[in-house]
Amino acid sequence: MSKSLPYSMKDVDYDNAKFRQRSLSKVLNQTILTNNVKRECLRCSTGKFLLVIMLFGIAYLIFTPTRHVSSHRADHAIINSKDNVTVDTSTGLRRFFRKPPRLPPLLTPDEMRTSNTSVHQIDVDASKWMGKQQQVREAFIHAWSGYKKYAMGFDELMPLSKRGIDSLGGLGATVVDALDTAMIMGVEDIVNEAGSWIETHLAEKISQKGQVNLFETTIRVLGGLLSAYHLSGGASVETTSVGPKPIVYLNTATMLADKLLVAFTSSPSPIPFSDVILRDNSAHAAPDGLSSTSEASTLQLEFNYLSDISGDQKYSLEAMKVLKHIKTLPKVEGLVPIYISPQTGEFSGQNIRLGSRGDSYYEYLLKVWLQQGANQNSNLTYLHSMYEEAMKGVRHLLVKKSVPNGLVFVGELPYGASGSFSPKMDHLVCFLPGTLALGATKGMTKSKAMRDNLLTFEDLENLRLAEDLVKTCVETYLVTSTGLGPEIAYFHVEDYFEEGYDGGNKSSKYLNDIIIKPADRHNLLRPETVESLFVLYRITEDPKYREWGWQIFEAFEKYTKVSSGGYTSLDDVTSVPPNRRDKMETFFLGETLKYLYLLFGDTNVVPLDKFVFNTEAHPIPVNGADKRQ
Ligand code: DMJ
Repeated sequence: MSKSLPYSMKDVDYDNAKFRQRSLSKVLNQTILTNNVKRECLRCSTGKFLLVIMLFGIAYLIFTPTRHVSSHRADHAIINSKDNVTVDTSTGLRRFFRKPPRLPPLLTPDEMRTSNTSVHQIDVDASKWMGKQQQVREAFIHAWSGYKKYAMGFDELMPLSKRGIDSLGGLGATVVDALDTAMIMGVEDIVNEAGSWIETHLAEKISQKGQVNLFETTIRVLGGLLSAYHLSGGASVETTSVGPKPIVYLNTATMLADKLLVAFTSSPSPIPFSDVILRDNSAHAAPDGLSSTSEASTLQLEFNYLSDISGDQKYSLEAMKVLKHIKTLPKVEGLVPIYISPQTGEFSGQNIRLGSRGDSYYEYLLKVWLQQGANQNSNLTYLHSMYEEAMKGVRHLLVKKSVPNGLVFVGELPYGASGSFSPKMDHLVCFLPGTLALGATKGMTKSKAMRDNLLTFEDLENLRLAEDLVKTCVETYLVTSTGLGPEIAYFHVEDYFEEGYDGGNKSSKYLNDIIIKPADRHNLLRPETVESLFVLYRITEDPKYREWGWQIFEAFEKYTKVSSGGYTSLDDVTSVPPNRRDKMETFFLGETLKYLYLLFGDTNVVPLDKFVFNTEAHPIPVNGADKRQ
């Protein structure tokens, strides 16, 4: 293992049976009383000395009267069923042979006070977070109200100019992206409005609209419909009373997927074309002839689930061809270039990063495997192996620490493994801590996974990296004057620093570690950091992740809320007041507010071991929960 690695074995404290505390009797059995050792012991004078000490110890236990740690405990030492207090007069000898009563431990008045306080504290905490969760719900209602007023049916709201814009092909992307968030939050009016709009308008738009991007349409629109199908009741007879019947969502999803399939079937390789012309049933490559690696490999959760619920395997078959094919391509320690050609099926260029065009390739390797129930024997284990190899590659080639304060970050290799390292990290990379944590415990809590001895060395390394990285993501927010993160941050390392590009918050410890260049200072209301906070909170149960999430939410409220309705992107997070950008991205409703809401709420809602979130935060049940037989 290379010395320069920040993630070396010595840093990891892990639970292994070998290092667990053993009981005194086991220790005695296995050491002093083992025959050979005993013989050796008695032969030497130290051994004899130890034996004498041991005999004294036993005699002390037998012949000394009972002593209690606290007088309160002594008073209540044995209380019989009639509430008579009996004094413990047993001699040491009787006590020595008596079995201890199986009573719950008694508490001192002090302990009782603290224990009551902690029960009380739990209640106070729960209601504190419930209150915050309600504020997120209010924010969602405010975002929707602006969209509904000025942009209903358009892809996105321009909240400052108070109009709509079709920036994603015109399928009403905000409606579909927001729908399952409204379902999870229980905002019935919005479920009704969004649901009726889908029922009335979406099918017509799907048949008549022109060019859409395969990836964006799959993760936002198809993903949103599929999740709405499940959350509104799916195939079960009991459906929610609000909004259209689940079959409406399924039929619309099927119609859309039938159109999108042409991107796969018309490509000369297993890599789909990036764009589809809906009304023509045709597809083509992007102008440079290339597809983004992340785009081609971030379709499978959705197409697999559609096959499960429709009973038609063609969706899954086409989408899975991509991953099966990528499996055969050469990689750099599991890492892949960010472009791939649908013409040849080969990667193009050497640029490796986990930011734009690379990110969700790694996310779906894990999640598609998890979708099948994280089965070690399934025919998808190759995805888990690819994921593990890639994460090892990340730790080896892309993870470094900043100067002077050692923030752990993930950089880029723009010229491949033999080229120089760039200490640049897109906000998009902040999905990674959540994915790493999810991959480590497969969605269960860390404490349960540790208790059941389920974590491998790799898992522990990944979990540790997840915790370090999410802190870095949060620090890119806290270092700015607005408390909101930039689109891209650079990190000060030994051979790279640029003066004068700090985030503006002079009280941040990391002012000199994080560099924010003028062109990278915008904030698009992106979800990745709060997404990882949500996953890390669910897995580690550490309340600091909620506290950080709340700070971020407050900054969104302060700087991005538009009083007439909606929230807006910003031009520059380092200056106050920040210039506003006039765009509310669909993922603010689909992802950012959903993850914040779930972060502050009951951990049983959308549990991570029963659902995988697609890359646009639409939950899909694992293991074909409502599969057609
Ligand atoms: C979303 O559309 C998805 O999360 C995607 O994977 C990356 N970009 C945006 C959010 O930032």
